[in-house]
Amino acid sequence: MFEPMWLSPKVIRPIVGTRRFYIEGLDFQDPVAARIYRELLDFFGASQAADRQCADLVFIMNSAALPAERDGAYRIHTEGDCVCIEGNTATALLYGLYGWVRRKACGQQIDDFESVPNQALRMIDHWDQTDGSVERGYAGESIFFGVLGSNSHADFRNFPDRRQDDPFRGDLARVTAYARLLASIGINAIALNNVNVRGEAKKLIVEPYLDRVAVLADIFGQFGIRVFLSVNFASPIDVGGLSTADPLADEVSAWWEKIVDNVYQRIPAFGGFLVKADAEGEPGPMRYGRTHVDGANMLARPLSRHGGLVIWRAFVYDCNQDWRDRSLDRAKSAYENFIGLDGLFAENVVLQVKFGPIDFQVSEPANPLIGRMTHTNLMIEFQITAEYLGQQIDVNYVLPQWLAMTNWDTCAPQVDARVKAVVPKLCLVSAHTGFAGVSNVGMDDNWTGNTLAQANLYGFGRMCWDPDATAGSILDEWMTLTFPGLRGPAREAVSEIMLTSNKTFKNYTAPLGVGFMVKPGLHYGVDVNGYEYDRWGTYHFADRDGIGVDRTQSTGTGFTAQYHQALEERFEHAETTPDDLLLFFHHLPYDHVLHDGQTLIQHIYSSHFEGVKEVERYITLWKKVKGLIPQADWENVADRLQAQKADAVEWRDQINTYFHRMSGVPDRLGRKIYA
Ligand code: GCW
Repeated sequence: MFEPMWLSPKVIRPIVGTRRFYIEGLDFQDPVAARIYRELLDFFGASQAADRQCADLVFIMNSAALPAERDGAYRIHTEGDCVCIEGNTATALLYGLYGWVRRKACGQQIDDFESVPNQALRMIDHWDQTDGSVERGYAGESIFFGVLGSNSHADFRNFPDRRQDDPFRGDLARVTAYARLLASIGINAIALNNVNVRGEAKKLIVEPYLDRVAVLADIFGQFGIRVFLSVNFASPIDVGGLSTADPLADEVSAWWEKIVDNVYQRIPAFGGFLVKADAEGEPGPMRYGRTHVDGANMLARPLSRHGGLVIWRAFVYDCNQDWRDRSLDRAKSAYENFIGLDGLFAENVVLQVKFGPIDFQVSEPANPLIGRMTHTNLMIEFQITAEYLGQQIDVNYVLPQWLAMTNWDTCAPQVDARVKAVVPKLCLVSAHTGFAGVSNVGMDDNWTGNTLAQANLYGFGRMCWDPDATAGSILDEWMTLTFPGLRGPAREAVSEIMLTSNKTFKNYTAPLGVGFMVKPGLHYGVDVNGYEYDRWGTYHFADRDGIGVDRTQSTGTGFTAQYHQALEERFEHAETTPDDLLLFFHHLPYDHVLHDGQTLIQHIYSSHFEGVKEVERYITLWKKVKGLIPQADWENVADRLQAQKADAVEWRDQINTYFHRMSGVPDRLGRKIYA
């Protein structure tokens, strides 16, 4: 049986259970208001006070005192022993409840403070599929879908009419626990199904599946989370039986209008559609000679009448590239496809942009669209599921990398041009901007495959909410809430592993910004040339003299020109490019000297030797933790650390041997390279 990760009753109940609460000004017809009440009574074990005077935990709905521009903001102050939580919506009060509990459990200041979410949309995207599998999922089957017989977790009581081919798992207790987890970290939107919408998933927008979606939407709605569905752009054909999906054809827009009206009749708080169009073989408006604007705005029209959004993905590139053609550069695609459309999208369209120009790699620069698109709502997409980052086998606490990205200075002509600041600022409607993260959750008992990967889900939510949070502060909270018994040297050991893990992973997989030396398709494990002569546009161009992708304007693909001038100048020259991104922007000889004085080839050798050493150190450190966290969690990580070591060793030896053979340069320190 699973236990909620960071709302463990063991931690929370001693704090809340002694309280008598009183709620003022809430309408209990509101499902979130009713949920606060149930949370306090059933989950936290508090009791209800007869009136405000005899309460020591008071919730007050008060719209006057808080900034109106951010939904969900709350204020907490104490009067003697009494804790007062104020907010201007029921959801804000729910956040206030979780926020107070978290602060109290973590020993943080609670006397008087206001908490305002940094990003408006704080969204989780599931790549769950109706057969129960999860694309790029590493924690078991989908918590939403699962065909009968394929798993032992299906719960029939909730859907007594469940047919043999009904894709909905029906484990509503799990969904409720999940909704609570997400609300506790401030998530307010969720897409239930994969952006690659195949097979039965196309029919989620119509009955009978829509009824099931409505059940899930009700649960999420109680926690202030709006449900979105990914839709296939060709649905008018595949679901509606029309002969075209041309966005400018009247019958197509009329069909979508009917679909949207019906969805809202069933789910009044429905969030909208998430669309991957004209990308990696998915259908889209370009098949009909139309633009992304034609496609997105056509869907946006009926949705706007109900307050719904179209989240349109910018992950559009040519996945049939000819590796021989050196004029092509996948990194340039998002910008080339979308910059000319700035200002043309409707107000309820949100362009979802991956944080980097390639694909969720461990070192990438920021996507140049961020800070350049000034009249379009943007949502920055992060990947919590660790597709390229060790697949929840290798430990990889990714907050240091993400926070570097949200703090990245786009150099847009703004007072504060960091990613997290320009996203809500440079747009049409700031309430329609934010961050999205691809979920790392599945039916595994610990939710995330590797128990330590929970911290990335927790951290994603905290990063969307709190602009001042650091990788260390987020980790501290997560450890306290998840492993309350962990103290002293053991706690320091976990900290040490986690805070260095992203760099360690980078050390043995991606020298200086080169990515994609992974096994094709799988994306785990080393294969230096796996993608080198393939159609996906991700190359390292290593030869006997050097390595890296020349993306400069003077001699390369010209990608650097997509950035604002200050960045363009920085990345145009190897001397001013940070070492971390050096080979992303430049093709350089093996004897090129880095900022730290090492040659490039020595850096490759050394970082790979160090990577393995670090993993060995983690194995030793992890022994200190034994007995201080639940045994199952300890073993879960201990086993994976062994697998990680094998992975790192393979990376080290193949990369070092490969570059030794290519360059002919021996390791200066004479370490073992299998020449
Ligand atoms: O990185 C690629 C993944 C695909 C994914 C795609 C996307 C959902 O390998 O599995 O498809 O990105 O983001 O659309």
